[in-house]
Amino acid sequence: MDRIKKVDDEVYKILSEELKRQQENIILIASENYVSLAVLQTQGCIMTNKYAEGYSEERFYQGCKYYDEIELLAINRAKKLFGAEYVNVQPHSGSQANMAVYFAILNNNDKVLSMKLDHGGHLTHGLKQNFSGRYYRWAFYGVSKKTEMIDYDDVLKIASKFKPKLIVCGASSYPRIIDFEKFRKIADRCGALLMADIAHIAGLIVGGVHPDPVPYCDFVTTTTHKTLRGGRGAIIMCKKKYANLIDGAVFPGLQGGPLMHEIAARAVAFKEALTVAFKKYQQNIVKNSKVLANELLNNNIRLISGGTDNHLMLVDVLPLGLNGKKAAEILEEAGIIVNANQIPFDKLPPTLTSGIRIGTPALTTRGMGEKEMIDIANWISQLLRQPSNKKLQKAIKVKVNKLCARFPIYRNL
Ligand code: DSN
Repeated sequence: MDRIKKVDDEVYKILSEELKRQQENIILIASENYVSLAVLQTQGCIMTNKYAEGYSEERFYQGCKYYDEIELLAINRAKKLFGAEYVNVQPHSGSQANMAVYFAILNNNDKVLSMKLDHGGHLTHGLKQNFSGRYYRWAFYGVSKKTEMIDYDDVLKIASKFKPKLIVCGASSYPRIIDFEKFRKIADRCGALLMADIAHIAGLIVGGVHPDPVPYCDFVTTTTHKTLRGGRGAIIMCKKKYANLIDGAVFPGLQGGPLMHEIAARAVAFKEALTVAFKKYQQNIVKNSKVLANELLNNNIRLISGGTDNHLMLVDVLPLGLNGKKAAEILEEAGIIVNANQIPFDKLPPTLTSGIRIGTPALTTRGMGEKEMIDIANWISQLLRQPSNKKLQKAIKVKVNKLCARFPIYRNL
């Protein structure tokens, strides 16, 4: 960062502090990760200097030879990674990827079925205030009150009655396996198209530790920066017959110039994700998640659905006399970073919530394993049981700093 320091000391100072924050804290936000230095450097590459509106060999600007090469590389690697028939790598974000699928196949007021937000869904899956909730008519499925897992019979009942044009499966805070094959059967029974938003679990799918949606879904969207461990952005996968519709919805439908430096970084991340080491990394994420969850359960902490199958878990903090916001703030005092999250049937608003969401992708990238997960679960349990104990918060923060020092993130930035 020497050059940044020379040119802009203020930005340099902020970045240095943020680097320290990322190094010295235990990051348990389920949607965050640390990219490799190669991805980081590619994000700052010279491809930021050019417009490349359009697609390979159909650009609206001259001088795009190398941009075509990079984009094709990213596309071919993504195809190989997921076994997808067709991939568009241009969406700037997950929201835009979802929007592009909706714009490609739906008209205003068409009917869509998705998972309720407080049961694990996402803003772009029909929230009233989101573009999705404003343009289309939504019905929602959720988890069963008893098991806190998706009840596929109930999904079928709702789908048969509502007759949606599209069913959206996939979630941002669901700790269990999603059965895409069952969703396909439901979609076929009611004549709907099927889209999976796998933003959270894309890496797990590549690693073979979560079932694969690609054979069952017409469309699959994912961000690239969560378990997939690339830079921020998204891709859309689809059956070949939808390729033109999807491409047109992304450009010129929703976006102008693609962020080619980000697409270059996506290509690098996909190469990394094609390795055996990446598969092992995904297995370790799930292993760590299960160890952490079990240790929380040993401490009599209530987890939604009683545990986890994937990279995340949801803690119900109400029995501890807390709300999610307060719990997240207490943990942050000790250097443990989580986010407040609504839990199924939550009575508190999203600004307070009854839960916290905990995920293991970032710590697993740092190389932490079983022993560290057990320590962290015990620290979380102690902190949540003694919310006013400032001395405890300080003492655990010292332990957190020591632990983080043993697992450095970026050297020589
Ligand atoms: N905001 C993301 C998350 O934290 O899960 C989803 O897009």
